[in-house]
Amino acid sequence: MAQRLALPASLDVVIVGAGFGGMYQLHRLRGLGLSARIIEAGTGVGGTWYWNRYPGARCDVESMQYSFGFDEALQQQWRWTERFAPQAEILAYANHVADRFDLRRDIAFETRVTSAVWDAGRAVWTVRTDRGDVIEARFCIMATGCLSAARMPDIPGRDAFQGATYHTGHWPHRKVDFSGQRVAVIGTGSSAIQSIPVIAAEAAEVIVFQRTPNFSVPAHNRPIDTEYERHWKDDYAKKRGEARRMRTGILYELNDQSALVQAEAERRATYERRWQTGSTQFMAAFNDLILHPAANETAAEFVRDKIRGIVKDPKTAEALAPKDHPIGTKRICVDTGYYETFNRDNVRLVNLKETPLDHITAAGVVAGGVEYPVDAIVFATGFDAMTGTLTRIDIRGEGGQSLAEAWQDGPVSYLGLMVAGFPNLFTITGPGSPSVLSNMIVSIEQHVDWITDCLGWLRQQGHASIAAEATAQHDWVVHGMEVANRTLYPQAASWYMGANIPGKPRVFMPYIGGVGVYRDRCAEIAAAGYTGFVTGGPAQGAAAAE
Ligand code: FAD
Ligand code: N01
Repeated sequence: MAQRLALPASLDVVIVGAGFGGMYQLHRLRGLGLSARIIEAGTGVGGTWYWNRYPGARCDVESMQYSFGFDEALQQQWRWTERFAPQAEILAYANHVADRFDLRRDIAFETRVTSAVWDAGRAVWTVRTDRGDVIEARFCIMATGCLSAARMPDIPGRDAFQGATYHTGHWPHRKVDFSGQRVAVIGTGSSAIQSIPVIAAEAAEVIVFQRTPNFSVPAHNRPIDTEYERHWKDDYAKKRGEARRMRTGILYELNDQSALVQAEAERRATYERRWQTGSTQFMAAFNDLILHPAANETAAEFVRDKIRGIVKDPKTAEALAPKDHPIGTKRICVDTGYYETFNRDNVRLVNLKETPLDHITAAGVVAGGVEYPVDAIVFATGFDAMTGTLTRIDIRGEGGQSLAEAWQDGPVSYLGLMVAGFPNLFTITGPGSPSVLSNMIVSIEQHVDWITDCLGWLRQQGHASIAAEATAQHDWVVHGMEVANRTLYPQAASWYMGANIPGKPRVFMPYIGGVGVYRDRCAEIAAAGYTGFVTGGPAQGAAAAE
């Protein structure tokens, strides 16, 4: 194994995380001439695509869009092979980006940041790692990911199980061979919905333990043909520009019409066409699906009918058909043959609503008093989303206050970029920004560009520090809640609301105002001299930039 990069004692910027966010941030900071290093817990780049190697893992935003747009040569030269690239190809792309922009020489792998403490007097962050590094940096940029703190549920007896256990978000770096095995899958979110059909094709038996069903629409994944590739590449920059104006940062067909104005047959035809197209654009069939309960119900019932039509056993079909939340208010899933998989002889569903999961034994999973013996358990149980990776680091800002304390009633931020009381600390796609409600690469690029411009401006103005003002943060949080409350999103017990983590405050975490609107707001604030931010005196930190 290559030797780990030695980290200097002082830097302009420490970036935490070498996913798409951290990599692009490093690239941009080099352009500013700032000294920067990435600290990354994994052994390689790619973040999400480094950790989530479970069978069937792939993106559900089309690869031509789920990719960097900042470099024309990169986007012209890279060739995706499938409409929705598999994990291995996205990881190869991340590695290509790292090599192409020579990023590795500034990344310390296999190193976890454990704490970051602000020294107000000197305007520096002291960053510590699990390898004993102590680094002073003027700025700390958290590119730690919204979905990178994998969550293992506290099911009694979990450690007693004698077979193999896996978490989808922390999958081994080798092929896991399930052939001949009896496999339990716990969870039915996106990760489970992608992996179950692939595991079922290999394993002797798959038992799916479902607490809450999710809505899923087909991917209709396919190889990319030259015509489609040309359609994008002929005017890539223009298309990327259009995508950045969309509410989700994804370019797809919109319909500025209510679901309630069409007659039943016409509406179903609209949904059918979207279903046949596949992917998350299903939710753009009408303009009020996330706003109006009756409109939403038409889409939800359409999908439930699809499930009833696909799954042969009526009881299983009904159990798979979600009724507890409006469609789209939990992240809609995109699958390849998920519902069809329940027609296989070797797959069965255990409905935990009827027979709750009791505990795990040495031999298997017990639900409703029945033991299901298995050889392996796959935990597809999700993440401590949006805040988990940040609160796992002991981050201390002004007055020694920890970020975990500042967020004890739910995350607060100004624009999802900075938190009041934590100067010179930026969060890429932090809570309070569109982040997980968007094409994440679009949102990552926008945040990185904004942060880079901000650091350039601070240098130009001779400021040592910048911090969000408490009042501006308050107003942003209130605005975010107001916009969220106009939608159906807060009705779902989703990870967007923190509802998947026992004890986590129920707050809608991302900003739902839309990518285009949000970008304009961020740009206006910067153009007006960073309104809502307060700056501090002349640079005097450890590695003050030129
Ligand atoms: P990440 O890729 O999560 O990278 C964060 C990195 O920070 C990780 O490598 C982690 O090891 C590191 N890190 C965290 N804490 C520390 C620490 N304390 N010390 C050192 N290192 C640390 N989004 C879409 O827009 N479209 C999709 O189709 C899509 N598909 C997805 C599929 C899956 C299975 C998952 C889980 C997520 C998906 N996402 C998708 C969201 C995805 O997370 C983002 O698109 C994007 O990859 C996030 O990049 P990032 O750099 O912000 O964070
Ligand atoms: O996680 P999840 P995920 N007993 O939180 C269940 C992105 N992503 O990894 O709903 C029994 O959605 C839990 O049940 P319930 C995407 O943004 C994208 O699947 O709490 N069950 C739920 O069913 C996605 O939204 C892709 O009742 C338990 C499941 O585990 C996000 O990542 C692919 C349990 C967790 O579902 C997270 O998806 C993969 C318990 N104790 C991920 N604890 C794409 O396709 C939890 N569950 C692009």
